[in-house]
Amino acid sequence: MANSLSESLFARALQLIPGGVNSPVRAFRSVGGTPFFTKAARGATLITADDRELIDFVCTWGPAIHGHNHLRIKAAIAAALENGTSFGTPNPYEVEMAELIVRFVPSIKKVRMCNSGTEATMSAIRLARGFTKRDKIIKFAGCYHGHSDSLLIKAGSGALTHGNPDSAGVPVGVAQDTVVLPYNDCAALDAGFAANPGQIACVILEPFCGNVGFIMPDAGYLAYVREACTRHGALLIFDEVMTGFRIAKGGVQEREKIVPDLTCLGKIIGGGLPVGAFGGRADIMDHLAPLGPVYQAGTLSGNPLAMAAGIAGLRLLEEGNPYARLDTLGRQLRDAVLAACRAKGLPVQVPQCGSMFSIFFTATPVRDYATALTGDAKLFGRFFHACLAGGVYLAPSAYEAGFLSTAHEGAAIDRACEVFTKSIREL
Ligand code: HOZ
Repeated sequence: MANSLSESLFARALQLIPGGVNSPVRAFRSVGGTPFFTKAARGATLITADDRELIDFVCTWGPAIHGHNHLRIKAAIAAALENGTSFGTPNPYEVEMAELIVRFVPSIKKVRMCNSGTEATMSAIRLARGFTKRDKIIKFAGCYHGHSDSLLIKAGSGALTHGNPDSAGVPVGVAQDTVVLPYNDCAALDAGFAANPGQIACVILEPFCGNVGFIMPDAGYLAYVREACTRHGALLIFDEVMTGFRIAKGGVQEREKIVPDLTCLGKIIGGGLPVGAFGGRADIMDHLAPLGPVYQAGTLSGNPLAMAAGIAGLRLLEEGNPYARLDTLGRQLRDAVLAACRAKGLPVQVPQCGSMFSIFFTATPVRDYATALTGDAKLFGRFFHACLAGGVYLAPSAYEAGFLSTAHEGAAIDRACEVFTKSIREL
């Protein structure tokens, strides 16, 4: 049988692009098979190079909360494009974006735009170190904060999926300044601070983890982390690259009523174009160049096309307030998976909040990296392929979150529930 277009594109890609992909999470290595190529995307649907239509629960790894190619976002990009693609000077969109972010996320008094979530977390950590004049940081096993050196230790996402949570190439001298602790463990946090007195610049975490699958904190955990940081003079950094504008308009911090010192953002604020941002207390942010001694920069930071797309996306969230609706859709999916697994006698955990969810095939409640690893990744791979055959695309990894968009309403969710149910029945 002739190769599909995706297979021949992948064969060509393998010759020139390491692993055939420009980001490891796109490879199918942990679930097996060949990744499909996408030639277009609309609403809740991806259209593959071979003209298959797939209901998409990856949503470009988070940004597409309004679905793909939303008309308002497209129009905003087109209007901005009329005036140019990049100026290398301040532009009016940046001011509007900053005003929107500060309005949506009240802990952010000042904000700096950059080009990716990786840049946001890397820069926030440098800023925390410069502000506190301390070197060490605390991160949590399974939390993934992009691919800068000091954060690629016990990392989640593709690093975990492909078996390299401690990436090669990170100097020992860098790694020793990163203290890694289990998430959801207050005693471990106390011990981490006690073992490094007066040395911890910041604690960085995904307040709801989205890169080791989706995991939520125990009641009171985030408040405990906040209080411990204050007590030890360390800054609290929330990485809300995934959860910002998604779990609530103001992110997890709004939902859980926690005020971090700094927040990292990305994904949704770019409306599907490359973007990142970090912001927080004004006295901390004013340590950034050109006001202060902490250097951070970017040729394309605040890019007018990305800003225009992001502004349109944020305005849609403000007008539509879709959060209750998204949660209803998320519950519908979760309940379908739970019911199908119950009928088959298959142990499963389906953490879900709003438009984020995960499916772990395990009897153990999943609350950290260690319990996430109890999930049956081989079984997940079979489930993934059964869903794909049925026209539903989940992230090709047992350790990634699923995302919903407002475009999933109605038929797409009903169809996905049917496919989940059938796939589980046939496992
Ligand atoms: N945080 C995303 C996946 N967990 C990033 C996507 C990527 O690495 O390409």
